[in-house]
Amino acid sequence: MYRMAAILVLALLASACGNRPTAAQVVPVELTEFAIDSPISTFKVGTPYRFVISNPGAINHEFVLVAEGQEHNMGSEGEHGHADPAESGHGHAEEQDHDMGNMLHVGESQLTPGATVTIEHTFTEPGEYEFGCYLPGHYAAGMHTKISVVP
Ligand SMILES: [Cu+2]
Repeated sequence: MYRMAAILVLALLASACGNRPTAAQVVPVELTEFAIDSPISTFKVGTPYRFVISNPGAINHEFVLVAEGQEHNMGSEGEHGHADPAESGHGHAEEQDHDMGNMLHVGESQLTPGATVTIEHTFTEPGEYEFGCYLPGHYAAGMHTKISVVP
């Protein structure tokens, strides 16, 4: 009997430490000068991910997740003399982060050199997305990484 009980306890312990389907998948993302490194570039809709975003670099960075084509208006000043209605609508949408199910933003005040920020995110829409750092000059210097989200 004791032996049975011991095996049962071990089995319970093992299952508690093993595959938990509800546990988020950890994705370590590194921000450096000037790149964004993610070990995963294809994500699945409905899977909870835990982004562990670290800045091992020497200067502040930020982490932004947006759908492709929804990037901040980087370097567009030279192309457009004045904002058109589509652009101002876009800017308005970006302020409403909480309504955008597939957008994330971690500001530079949280991603100082040596900092690590953990956020959980579950994609709801398949498509092409991008991680980016939009501090002045960083995106252009290479701080962006395309990712795909599949059904
Ligand atoms: Cu940066």
